[in-house]
Amino acid sequence: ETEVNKKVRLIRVPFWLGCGRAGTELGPESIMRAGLLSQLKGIGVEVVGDSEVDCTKHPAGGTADGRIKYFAEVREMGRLVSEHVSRAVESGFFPLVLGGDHSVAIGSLAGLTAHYRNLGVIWFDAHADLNTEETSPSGNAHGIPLAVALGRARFKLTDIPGASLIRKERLVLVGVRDIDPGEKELIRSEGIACFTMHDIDKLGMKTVMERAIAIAGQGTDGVHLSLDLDALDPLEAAGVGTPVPGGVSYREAHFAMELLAESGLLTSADIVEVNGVLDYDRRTARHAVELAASMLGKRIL
Ligand code: NNH
Ligand code: MN
Ligand code: MN
Ligand code: MN
Repeated sequence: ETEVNKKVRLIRVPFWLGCGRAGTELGPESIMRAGLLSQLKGIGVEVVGDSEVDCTKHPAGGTADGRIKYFAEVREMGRLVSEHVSRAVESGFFPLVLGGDHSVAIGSLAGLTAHYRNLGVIWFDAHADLNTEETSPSGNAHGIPLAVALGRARFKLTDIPGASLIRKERLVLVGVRDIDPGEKELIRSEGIACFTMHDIDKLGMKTVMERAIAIAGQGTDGVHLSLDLDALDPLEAAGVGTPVPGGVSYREAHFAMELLAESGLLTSADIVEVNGVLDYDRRTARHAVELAASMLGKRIL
């Protein structure tokens, strides 16, 4: 059995401009305060360096194309995150990116594809994040990262130096229950693997994750997990900006992370959308810490 890389580099991205609502810029700090370092230390994970991405504090407020809010700032953040992630991979570390809203994944994927030429991606999320500048109903950049990464949006991952596109055959969505019309069309026309809540109810998390790992792991040189905390049911994880009822239970999410760790295939991860303002009881941040430990090999016994 292969083991996950136990040398982790934390990359903190205090960014909220991609979700149009303040609070996710507090995500990295609130995850740290929920005990991330001691949890990781407890399972023998070595945190080798901890860097913070300098995100624009005073948004210009302009948009590059008139559709996506704060687009110029999102693009600049993506470029910076990409550099941090790329350096971590070069040094042989497991990049663990703490968001921030989900637009930070544009940077993660850009930095990762500079090294992994055949990256598998598991997108754990209530949403599909496949909107383009044209189909986005909100203008929020956190709804577009996968269209960017697949090269289906006007802004493409390859617009960031060094990056290459991800391949739709090696992408899999898990936990989805809120899909916009343009996203539905893209999922169907491109044949993107998508395990909705319906599939999880029907097949169970074990089968869903086995299939997801098979898709993302087949012939790939790295597997990235992008964990949006809104995949969890808002009854258990209320601290997110776009809650959708009927989500994955904490226990199911935990089990999914354990199965990923057991696969030994995971090479990087994002933990995003923890909103420090809305997370009134800090439960979402604490769940984020537990899920991070599980994906990195924490076992009950
Ligand atoms: N699909 C919606 C949009 O594009 C909501 C996206 N919100 C998310 N995505 N939190 O994970 O605006
Ligand atoms: Mn998301
Ligand atoms: Mn989401
Ligand atoms: Mn929606």
